Amino acid sequence: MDRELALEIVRVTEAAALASAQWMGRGKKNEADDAATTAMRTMFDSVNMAGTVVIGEGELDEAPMLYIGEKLGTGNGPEVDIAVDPLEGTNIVAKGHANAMAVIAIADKGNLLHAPDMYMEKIAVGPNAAGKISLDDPIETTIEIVAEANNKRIRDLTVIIQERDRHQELIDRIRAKGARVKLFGDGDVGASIATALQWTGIDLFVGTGGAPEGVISAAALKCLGGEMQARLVPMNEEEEVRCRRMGLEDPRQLLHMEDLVAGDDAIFAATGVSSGEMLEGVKFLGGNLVETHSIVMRAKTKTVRYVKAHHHLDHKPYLNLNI
Ligand code: VTB
Repeated sequence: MDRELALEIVRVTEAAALASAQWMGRGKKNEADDAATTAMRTMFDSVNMAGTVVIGEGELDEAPMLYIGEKLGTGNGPEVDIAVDPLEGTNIVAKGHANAMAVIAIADKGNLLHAPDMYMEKIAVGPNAAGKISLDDPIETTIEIVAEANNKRIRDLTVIIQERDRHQELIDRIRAKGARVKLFGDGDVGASIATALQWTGIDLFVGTGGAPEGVISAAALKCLGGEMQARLVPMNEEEEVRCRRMGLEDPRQLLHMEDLVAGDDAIFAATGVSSGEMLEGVKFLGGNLVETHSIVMRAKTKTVRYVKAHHHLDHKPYLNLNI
């Protein structure tokens, strides 16, 4: 994969963030998502690559753009797999909350998990605990392993988990074990990556969320030396059939890093829409000048770049929405 692609991809997440941020706080999640998707789609068209969306917004019948199987890029250049989440946290943007971002992961063709948009059970840790955990361990055992790896007392360990009824038993067990629980409303890409960024103080991510978000987070964790393990959670016969159609013989198999993001290379890019643990959000500075904050990283070289950019929306009319 060309290293130039990393900087091309960050332009795509910047565009999605710039467009969707204009819907911040307006109570309209679908409009915010559409704005991000359209901007991402438009920018992708100028990137020299032959990309295919392998996991993303849904299948052709349910998503008009950035659907699984859609071809992206000029068609010239490297053949790559793409995982997209144009707006990670549509509700966040609608409500004006923290931690929304536009995210993309790419890898050489065939290297990203090809799966439907459905629920996925996940566990994520940073570099110290990578290689030591298992999604199949009871949560109490995982807490002991991660505490030891991160050289912390269990009472100082922070487990981040999405605030949902489906997680209540897990939350109760984590608290009973003595660790601290940090609940978040939406956006499990940022939450799982936070485990690999020491300054966040977050040690462990657990819970069930979206499969595309899982693959995207796994690419980021590969760049940062962390680990994710996952298992798809088909909710009915139809979802199982969709998994098999995409080549997953056992839809409930335990997915390791190599199954989620194979090979030694991957590129991850994200641009903040609203400020969060990892990134600052889009800031309107007045006079059509807008600031974005992005992170772009590559697994092969482990380079992590923070890109702060100033955009003049006068010169980007396609991103200057008429709201
Ligand atoms: C998950 C999570 C995402 O939405 O998909 C969640 O992975 C949806 O969960 O990060 P519910 O069905 O319980 O609402 C996000 O939080 C945001 O897209």
